[in-house]
Amino acid sequence: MKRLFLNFLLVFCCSYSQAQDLPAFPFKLPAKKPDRVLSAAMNRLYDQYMAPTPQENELYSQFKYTELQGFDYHDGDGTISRRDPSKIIFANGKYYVWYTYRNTPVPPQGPDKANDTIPSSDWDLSEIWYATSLDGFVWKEQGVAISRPPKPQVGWRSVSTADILFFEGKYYLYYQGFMEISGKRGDDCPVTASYADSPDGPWTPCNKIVIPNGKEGAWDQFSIHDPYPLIYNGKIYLYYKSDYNGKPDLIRSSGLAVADHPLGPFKKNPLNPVLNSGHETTLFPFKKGIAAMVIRDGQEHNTIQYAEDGIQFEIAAHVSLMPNAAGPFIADAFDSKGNGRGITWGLSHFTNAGSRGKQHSILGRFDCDLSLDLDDPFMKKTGALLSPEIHFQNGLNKEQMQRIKSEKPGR
Ligand code: AAL
Repeated sequence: MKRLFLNFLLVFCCSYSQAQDLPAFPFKLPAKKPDRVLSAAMNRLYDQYMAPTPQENELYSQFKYTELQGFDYHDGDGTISRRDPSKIIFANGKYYVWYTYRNTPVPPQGPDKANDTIPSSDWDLSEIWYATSLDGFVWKEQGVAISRPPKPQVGWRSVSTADILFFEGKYYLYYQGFMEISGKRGDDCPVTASYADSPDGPWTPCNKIVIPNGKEGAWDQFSIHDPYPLIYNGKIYLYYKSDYNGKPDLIRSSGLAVADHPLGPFKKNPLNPVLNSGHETTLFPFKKGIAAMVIRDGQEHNTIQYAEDGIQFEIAAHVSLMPNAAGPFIADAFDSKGNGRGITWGLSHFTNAGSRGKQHSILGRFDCDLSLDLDDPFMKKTGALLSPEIHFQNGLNKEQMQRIKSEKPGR
């Protein structure tokens, strides 16, 4: 024990005296990691990120938002909702997006009041609709892509949260197929798919579960959400999210399932979950690997992560005001050839659009610079300021205020 302590003292004293002799860290930030002893923070600055400043970090960006034109929300009374946009593709000279569309007599009423026409949640009793646009700002709603099939087929209760794949001349839509009212136990469902020769359909349901829930006791035993396919190394890499750990401390993480053919069989990666945080899935080919936007939930929310093999993700940037459920336009989603170029815009959703009792979601556009082909210095600034009103809106609740006021001053 005494020897151990003496050894520790020796190492500590040596590195301390070494550090004492070090010249000061230079005023001009070295572009490359300097060959000298560094603090943990400065080591990380050079080792963890693609560049030591956010301005040069290709995976750092601000997010700017624009309202969309072309969608009607029935005066925001909560009966119409659009949410969870897919990634955006360009086909037939226009942009295409798919999304969850709910048009119900009343806004969501919770699982206990739900019935054949009353929705439990914002994505209950929904269909998958699509819209097209020439510029990404003005959209023309085209109508239904996938309607609910008859009971007992997968998705009879609701079809939601779609994403698109183009593979060998055919289009594939993957989506959540609810066979029970969402919220009864949890938000439980598997993933199914439909295919078509054109993005305008008609869509043929494959009538089967494509990504099944995990076995009893597995992290993804109850829900497979947000299916998100990309082509990577010639295979279909489908990322998905699951809720686990049980209420009230629900954890959301993402897993990966890989297949040679769009309708499977999909093999789940044994290391799943491959992202420990986040909510809806948003990923894109980047350089040789895959980048992921990790939003809202978990220890690592508000980060952009990168995995050169699409599996072992590391934090590449810390960001703020991220788009929720982002569906980016990814020109090379299915054809990146190990040279992913990144993204500059997409659609996302705002789930708190309606006032109390009028709950619904709306779609909006986000812009960013997470692209190797764009260099927009406005997107690379840090510290986006929000108005005082927004901060005060995020105020203490009654309980917290009471607790604080009942505390003895000075303690
Ligand atoms: C989301 C997604 C999935 C969930 C619900 C609708 O935004 O993660 O789609 O099931 O909420």
